Amino acid sequence: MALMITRSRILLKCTGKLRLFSSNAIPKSININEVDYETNEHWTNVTPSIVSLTDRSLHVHESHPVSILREMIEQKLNSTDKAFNIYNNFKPVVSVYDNFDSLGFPEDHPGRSKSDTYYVNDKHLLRTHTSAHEMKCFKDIKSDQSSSNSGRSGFLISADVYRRDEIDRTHYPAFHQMEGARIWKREKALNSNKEPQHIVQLRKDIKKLGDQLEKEETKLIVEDDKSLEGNPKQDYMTELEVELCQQHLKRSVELVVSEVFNQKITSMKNSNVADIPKELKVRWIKAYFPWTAPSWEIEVWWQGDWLEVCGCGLVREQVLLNSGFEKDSTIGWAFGLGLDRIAMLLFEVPDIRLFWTMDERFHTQFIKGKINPFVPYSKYPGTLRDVSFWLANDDNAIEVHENDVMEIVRNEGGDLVESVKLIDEFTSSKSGKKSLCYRINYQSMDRNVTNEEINEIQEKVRDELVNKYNVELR
Ligand code: FA5
Ligand code: MG
Repeated sequence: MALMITRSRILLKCTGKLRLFSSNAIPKSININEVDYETNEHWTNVTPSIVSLTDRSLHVHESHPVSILREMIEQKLNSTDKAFNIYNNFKPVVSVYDNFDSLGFPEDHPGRSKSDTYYVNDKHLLRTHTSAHEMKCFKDIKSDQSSSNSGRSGFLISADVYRRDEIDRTHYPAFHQMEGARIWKREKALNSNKEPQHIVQLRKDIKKLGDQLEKEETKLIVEDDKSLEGNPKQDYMTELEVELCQQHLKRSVELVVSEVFNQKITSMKNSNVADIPKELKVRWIKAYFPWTAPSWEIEVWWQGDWLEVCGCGLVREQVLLNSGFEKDSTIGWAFGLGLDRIAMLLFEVPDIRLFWTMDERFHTQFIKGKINPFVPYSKYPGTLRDVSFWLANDDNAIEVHENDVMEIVRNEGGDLVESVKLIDEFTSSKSGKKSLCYRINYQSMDRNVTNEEINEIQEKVRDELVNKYNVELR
């Protein structure tokens, strides 16, 4: 559904004082991308292992799968009318205002919580989505308009984004998104026989997209219940504007999906793969985002599963006003597309962590502009370790979120952690205490691990659970 509502599993109601950095006190300041940020005892929860990802910029490494995909999409969307300004160098630390407030996130939105988001301090965080830069880029369009430097009417922003999350093959605390947006300046009709200029323009723009979609070899089959029930339009837009803007948005996203998956199909044909899809199915689903209305998500049917690819909608007027546009002057749409999962599928990369590996055997396999399947260089065996513990239920209890457990494991084990799963959970009828057991699979992508090193990591994980959350190990 909507943004960042991950499983909010609070393992224990907080009865004691929250004490997040009890064992390893946080430093006074943290340096990220050459800027020093003062930390804040109550808010700082970024860890060294996360900070170390913030200067990788994988999405601009020419021969990295995420970058190859990004360029493919940029080229396609700019192929008709070059409407989009392109931004690929925004740094990951943004203000709480840009990430949440400017977009109208309510104060109690779960995405704001420390269990879902990496905070640098009370005012800064690692962006959780590329929408954090929408306002800045809308402002750029606005200032181009004002300087009558006709400029472009849209933008594409690609960047790394960060979320505290579970650990498995498709989840990593950092991934990549591309934000896209397009706007039209509204014009009042001069006489009632003639449609206003922006309506004429929208119709032309939609036609161009339709023509491009027609050219694709494997056509999209689109499932779209267009009713706006429970997904209302904004008052300031007319029904016709909503209809056309929505069509332009959906055809633009469909063009991206069509381009990407058709290229994949072509590459499969070239390498004589047996099961080549004969059709491409996508479906539009109603969604909710605080800064768009109405809103949707698109999913693509690929090898037996619906893959969630993108969230989008018509930009709320408040965001445009925040960006300096005059009231009633502008309409438009925005989307946010996840790049990693599509890249995994295009390049047949089985584990999202591989994108972050430093191993040359991964990176030398790909070249700019080309889709080819990843050839695994080896698979090293995994090593399982369980950790079971009782949660305190007395005055010493500390609130524990599942993501906190994940964070401890990730911090100690880094990329050796392949997955962490809750395998057992029960409450003792005698003591009323809750017991949890997590199974950790330690597995390197590049080498064999030794029992000694895993035992050492596991010991630290156990210690940290006790130090930070007062659990009683079993
Ligand atoms: C957003 O992040 C919104 N900012 C998208 C948006 C932009 C809506 C503009 C409206 C207007 P969401 O959390 O659903 O939405 O993420 C967008 C996409 O990012 C998803 O469709 C998915 O493809 C990808 N994504 C989300 N979480 C992950 C994850 N943990 N790992 C990999 N990809 C993810
Ligand atoms: Mg979503």
